[in-house]
Amino acid sequence: MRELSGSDMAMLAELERKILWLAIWTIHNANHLRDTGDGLKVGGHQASSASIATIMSALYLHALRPEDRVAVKPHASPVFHAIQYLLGNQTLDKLQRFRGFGGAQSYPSRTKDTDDVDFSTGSVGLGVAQTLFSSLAQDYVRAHGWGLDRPEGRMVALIGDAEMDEGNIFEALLEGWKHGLRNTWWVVDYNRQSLDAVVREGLWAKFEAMFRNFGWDVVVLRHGTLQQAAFREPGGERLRQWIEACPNQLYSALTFGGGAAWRARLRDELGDQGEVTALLDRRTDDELAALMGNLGGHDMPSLLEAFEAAKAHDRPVCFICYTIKGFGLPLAGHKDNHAGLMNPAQVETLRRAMGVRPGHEWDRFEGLATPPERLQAFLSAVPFNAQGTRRLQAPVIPVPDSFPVPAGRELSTQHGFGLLMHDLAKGDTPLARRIVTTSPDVTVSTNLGGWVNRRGLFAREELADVFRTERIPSTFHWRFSPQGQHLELGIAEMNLFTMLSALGLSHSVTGERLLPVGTLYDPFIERGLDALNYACYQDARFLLVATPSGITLAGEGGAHQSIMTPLIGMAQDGLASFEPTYVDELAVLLHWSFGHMQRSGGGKDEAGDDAGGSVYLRLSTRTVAQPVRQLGPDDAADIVAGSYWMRRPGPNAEAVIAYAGAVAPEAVEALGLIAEDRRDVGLLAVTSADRLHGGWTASQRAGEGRGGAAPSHVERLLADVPRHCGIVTVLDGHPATLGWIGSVHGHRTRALGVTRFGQTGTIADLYRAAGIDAQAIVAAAQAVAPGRPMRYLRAV
Ligand SMILES: Cc1ncc(C[n+]2csc(CCOP(=O)(O)OP(=O)(O)O)c2C)c(N)n1
Ligand SMILES: [Mg+2]
Repeated sequence: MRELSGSDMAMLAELERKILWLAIWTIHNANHLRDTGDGLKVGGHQASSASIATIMSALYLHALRPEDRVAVKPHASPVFHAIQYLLGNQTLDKLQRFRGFGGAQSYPSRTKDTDDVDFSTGSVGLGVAQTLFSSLAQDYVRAHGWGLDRPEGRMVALIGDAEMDEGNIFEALLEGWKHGLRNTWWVVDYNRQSLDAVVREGLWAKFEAMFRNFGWDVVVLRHGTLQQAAFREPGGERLRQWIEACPNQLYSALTFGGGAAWRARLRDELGDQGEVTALLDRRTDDELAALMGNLGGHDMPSLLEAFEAAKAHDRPVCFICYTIKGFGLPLAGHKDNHAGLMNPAQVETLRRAMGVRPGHEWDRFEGLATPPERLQAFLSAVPFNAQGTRRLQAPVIPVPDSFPVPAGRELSTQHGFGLLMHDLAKGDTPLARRIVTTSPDVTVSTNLGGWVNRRGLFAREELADVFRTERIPSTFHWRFSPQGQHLELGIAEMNLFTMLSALGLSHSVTGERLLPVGTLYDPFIERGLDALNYACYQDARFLLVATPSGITLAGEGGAHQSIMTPLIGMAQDGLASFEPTYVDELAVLLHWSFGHMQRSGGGKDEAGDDAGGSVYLRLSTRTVAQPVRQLGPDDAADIVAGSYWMRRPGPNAEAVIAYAGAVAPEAVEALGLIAEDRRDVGLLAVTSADRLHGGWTASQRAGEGRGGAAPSHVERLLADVPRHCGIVTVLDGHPATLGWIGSVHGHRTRALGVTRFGQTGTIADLYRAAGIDAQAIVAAAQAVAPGRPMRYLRAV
């Protein structure tokens, strides 16, 4: 690391002030110059930004290296953008449009911002855990011998102290410990304020103990150099004791009050104690305020020293940096400052204090004493920025032309998935080598056992399977090694999704592509949903295999039966969702998924998905008879587009049954029952309500007002279905998933599905109770396709 001379330190201090000014001005500009009255003012950016500006300046302008990756706490976004602006990576235009459409984002976004955001943040806690899992992903990549020509990066999270309330952080800590976490820094902006309040006394002692317990180094930066010097003066020790005993609320309130308030209070509390009184009296009010505000997190020398010391090893480090929310601003310390905004007069005062002339607010070096050439030279030499944009790319891993369909007359999709993965595991293809599987304690029960037997579990150090060495027969080999390709996680589903997020960004973060496949029980998607959403939001690429699903799980009961997940799959951006029935469909989809996960370059495909993205396969444990057929390329394309005719309706069709997933046998049975009383009945297999709907909406949008667009897949499929024909849709999930199909061409539709919690029972019991059995389908067909009574409809 470059040495900093005295003049460098002076420049760093100047630039730090400039960063704070630019951040404050950016927010002020967004709120006051373009006040739209639409809620733009809500935000809490100014006080949060001021709290962390010194820490971020120390990191970005000195301590970080190009290979390091950072998650910035959400409300520090203006500071991040200001730093990137100084470094030449952010445009003035985007800063001026901060919080506006197309402008710099309110919370750092990998996909929307253009200034090299490493990890998106916004939903607190998630970016923090992302750094931990990214470090594990980096270990995985390097243990496999990839990317060794690049320096190892450090994963850094800048955290608000109240962020630590989020449970996913603790779940991640546990997992990090199990996997021997390294190269991770969490820097806590310990301003003892959250959004509403001042944080509880003594909380950090608990956190500190916990971090140490998990094998982290904890570095507490409590007092800055000014305070440390004062403590060495006569009476200084007494002052230190007072500061350390001062409750958070009071410290905040006195900070807000300023130098005179400090003096009055300190005199009051410390009494006339000679030495300490003299210590206070030697300082003006302003100097006293500066002294009391000189906490570790606002003290550049302390920060630089702490970061430098931590660079000497790769242990995970938690830095607890004492700060004051709103430091250096009139909002400093006030408990209501989170949503507080400086009024124009206050900004004007700050502008003058910063030496910024009106009209020169955006000038990079305005008001700084050091000549611009020297400041520019300093910035040009900043290590973090030395290699320009730091986002990496990785070549596409070739995917074979197709996957062979596993043999078996009766199979479930879950079983088929296991067989397909096992088949992949057997071949030493580039694809198989880059796949990494992970599961939250449901590896075997989601049928990944065959894959894991072949490819092994990952750990940085060998660990034998004791059952095997003790010669106790077991179906599964639980052998850990650095070559293993399965990451076994504890049950916490948040960790699964954050891990997928980290593995799924490896191409961009480490320059080495991984193809992550995660499995879990479908209902527990809801447990990790925010992390799943987060992973998609930042365009991580992974395959999610969720099984078992729905009430089809029968005997396990309502707590394990998913209902709403098909709607999650439809609504989740960045995630193409499928629910196949047959294993040949699954083979097509799995094959397509490995391509889709790797595609990039903008644009949408016909189903309205971005050219590439992640994939969610909702699978089932229900064994169904497999069709005897050979799928051709057109069939495969239909399966990927979301639907095909299992039985094409005749020209005079009166009823169509559209089904998805495990209820196919009921749909087929109902078709037979209806066929005697309604003409030309059709059977539509829906493999992806998500893609079908997405394609339809995209085509509508493209066509509206422009004389129509090419019809979408579902429009083409239903084009020849007579208008008087009724449609019954059915799936083991929420009926709204398919109910929209009637709107495509205006067919009368009855949507069957599950709307109430399930319970234990047989599949037949539960389908009957939920109204998705063959009889329910017949009854619905009777309702939407009126005619003579269906003879096979039983009276209930
Ligand atoms: C999951 C989630 N819940 C709530 C919020 C709203 N929120 C944003 S910041 C914040 C608390 C800020 O406190 P802290 O983390 O200490 O940050 P500071 O501004 O003090 O640095 C809250 C509740 C959020 N962004 N994400
Ligand atoms: Mg805080």
